[in-house]
Amino acid sequence: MALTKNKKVLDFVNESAELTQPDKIVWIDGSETQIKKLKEEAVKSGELIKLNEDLLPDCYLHRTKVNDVARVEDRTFICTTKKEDAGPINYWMAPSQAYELCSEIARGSMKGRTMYVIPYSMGVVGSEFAKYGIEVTDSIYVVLNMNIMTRVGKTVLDALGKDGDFIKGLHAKCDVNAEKRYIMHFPEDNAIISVNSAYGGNVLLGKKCFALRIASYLGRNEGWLAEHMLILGVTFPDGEKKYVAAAFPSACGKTNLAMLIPPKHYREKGYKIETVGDDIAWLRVGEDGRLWAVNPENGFFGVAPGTNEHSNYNALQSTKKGTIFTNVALNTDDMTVWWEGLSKELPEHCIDWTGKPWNPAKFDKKDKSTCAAHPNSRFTAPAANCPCISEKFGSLEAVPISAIIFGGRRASTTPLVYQARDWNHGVFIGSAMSSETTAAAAGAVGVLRHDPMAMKPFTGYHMGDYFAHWVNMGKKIANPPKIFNVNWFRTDKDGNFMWPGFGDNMRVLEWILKRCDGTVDAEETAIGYVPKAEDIDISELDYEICKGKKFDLKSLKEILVVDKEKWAKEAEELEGYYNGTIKDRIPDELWQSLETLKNNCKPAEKTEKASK
Ligand code: GTP
Ligand code: SPV
Ligand code: MN
Repeated sequence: MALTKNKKVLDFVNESAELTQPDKIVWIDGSETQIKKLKEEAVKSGELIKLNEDLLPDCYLHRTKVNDVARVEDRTFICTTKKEDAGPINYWMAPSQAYELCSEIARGSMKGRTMYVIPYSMGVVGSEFAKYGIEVTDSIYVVLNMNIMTRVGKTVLDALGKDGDFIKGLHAKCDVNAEKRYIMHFPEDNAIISVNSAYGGNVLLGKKCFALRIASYLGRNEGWLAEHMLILGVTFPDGEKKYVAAAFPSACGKTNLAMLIPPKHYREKGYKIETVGDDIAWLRVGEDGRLWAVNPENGFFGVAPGTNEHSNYNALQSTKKGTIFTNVALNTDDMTVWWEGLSKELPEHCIDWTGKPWNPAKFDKKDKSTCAAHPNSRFTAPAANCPCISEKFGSLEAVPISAIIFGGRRASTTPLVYQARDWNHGVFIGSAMSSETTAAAAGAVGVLRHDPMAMKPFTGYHMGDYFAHWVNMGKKIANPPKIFNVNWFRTDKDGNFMWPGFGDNMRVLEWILKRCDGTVDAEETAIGYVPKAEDIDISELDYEICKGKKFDLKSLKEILVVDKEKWAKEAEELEGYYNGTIKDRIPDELWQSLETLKNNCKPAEKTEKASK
C-alpha cells in the first residue's frame, strides 16, 4: 500500500511500474520488521549469505556478477538539453534519447519481480541541509544497502508532505548485461536512471548519482558545493576542535584519513580524531562567513582490501555488525569474511569472490587474478558503528571547515604536503589534480589521469563552470578555509611507499592545522608553501622505508622536495589539459595561477620575480 498522498511520488511510482511491469510493489517503511524480512528473503534466494551470528552479528555477504564490480565511467552520462552544459569531461546523451534508450531496456524488466519503493534522505531528515529522493528498484540488495547508507522510510515521506519535491531514481537490474548498462543523470529533471548493474556506485542512487552528480548541479545553481570529500574533526590537547575536509579520488585514502588513529605520543598528549564523513561533503557558506559542511550519508561504502586492525581499526570495527560485504572472500571454517591485507596469515579454507574455492598456495599478491577478494570489494557499514564517529554526525548542525585538503596517488613530483597561497590558488591546485587510477572504476589501474578535485567522475555539469563556481564561492566566503595538497603515495625507485601514511598522516594534519592558526612557518616555493622539514614531527616513528632503512629527517626532506624541472613539465602538461578540453570556460584566475607556476619553474637565470 502506498505510504504517501504526495501526488508527485505516486505518479513517479506508477510511471515506473507501468514501464517495468513488476508483479508486486513494496513500499519501504524503514521498520526493523520489514528489513529483517527482506534479509531473510535474500538469504533464502541466495542473494545474501548469512555470516557467523556470534562473530559478525547481522552481517551478510553478497557477490555481484563478475562483469559488475565497479563504477562504469564510460557508461555514465549527464543528459542535459545542451551538450555543452555537460561539458567535455562527461559523457553526454540528449535527454530524449537517453529516456528512450533506457525505457526500451527497462520495459517489462520487473515482470515476475517485486519493485521496492525506497523513500530516502540525504542528510538528517528535517535538517535544513537534507534533500530527499525516491529510488525504485527490483533489488533487495539495493534496498538493504540504501537502508545503511541513507535514512530510509516513512519519516522521509512525512517530511516530503503532500507536494514536496524529490530526486527520482529508477534502478532496474534487468539481466546485468554489461553491454546494456547505463547510468543516466537528468539534472534538469532531478532524475536518475540506472539499468543492468547491481554494483554500489552504479545503483545506490543516493550516493554518487544524487549526492554528487545531481547535487553538484544543484549546488552551482543554489550557491553551495557538493564534493567527494571526507570530513574529520581534530580535538587538540586543550579541548579545542577543528574540522577538515579532504578530497582524494576513489580508493585513495578518504575512509582511512577520516578514521585515523593518531600515533601513541599524540594520543598521550590528548589529540583525538573523529569522523563526520568518509566520502561526500555538502558545503555551504555560513552567516559567520565560514564554510560549513555536512555528510549527507548514513553509512560507509568502504574499500575492504588493505583494511585491518592496524591500518584502519575504526573501519574494521564499523564492520562488526549490521554490515553487508560485497565481493570479499568467505572463510568457510567459521563463516566470516576475509580479504587481502586483513591478516598476514592466509585462511586455509576460503571461497573467493567469484564463488570458487580459493587456493592460498597459489596466492601471489602481485597477480590480482589470484586474490580471494576483489580489489574493489567493499563493506557497507552503518556510520553509527564507528568507534570514532563524531557527535556532529547525525546532528542538525554542520561543522565549520578550517582546511580543505586535496590529494592524489602520485608516485613522483607532488610533495608530501604543500599549501596554496590563497583561495584561488587552492582552486587551481584542485583543478590541477592528477591521480593514478584504482579498481574503484572499471578499466586499467595505475594510469595517471587528471581528476580535478577528485570529481572527474562526479561533476554533473561543465568542468570549466565547476572551476568558476569554486572561484565564485571564494568571493562569498569572508573567512575561507586554507587549502592544501597532500600525497601519501610517493614511491622510491623500487616502488616502495616513501611515507608511512595511515595513522602517521596525523603528523601532516598537525602541520596543516598549525598553518591555519599561523603558528608555524613555511618555505615559499614555486608551487606554494612547503613545510620546513624540522616542523613536521617525525619523533617515535618506527617505519622502515625499505629493508633496514628507517625513516629519518633525510627521508622526509626527500618527499618534501619541489623539483622545478618536473613541475615545469607538470605545468606544461596541465596547460595542454586546460587547452585541450575545458579551454573557454577556465576562469581567468586559474590561467593566472598557471602562468605564475610556469614562471616560478623557469630555470634559475630566467626566473622572473614570482608573483604572489
Ligand atoms: P572510495 O571509497 O573509493 O572513495 O575510497 P577512499 O578514498 O575512501 O579510500 P580508502 O581510505 O578506502 O583507501 C583506499 C586504499 O588506499 C586502501 O587500500 C588503503 O589501504 C590505501 N591507503 C589509504 N591511506 C593510505 C596511506 O596513507 N598510505 C598508503 N600507502 N595507502 C593508503
Ligand atoms: C568511489 O568509487 O569513489 C566510491 C565507491 O566511493 S562507489 O560508491 O562505488 O562510487
Ligand atoms: Mn568515493
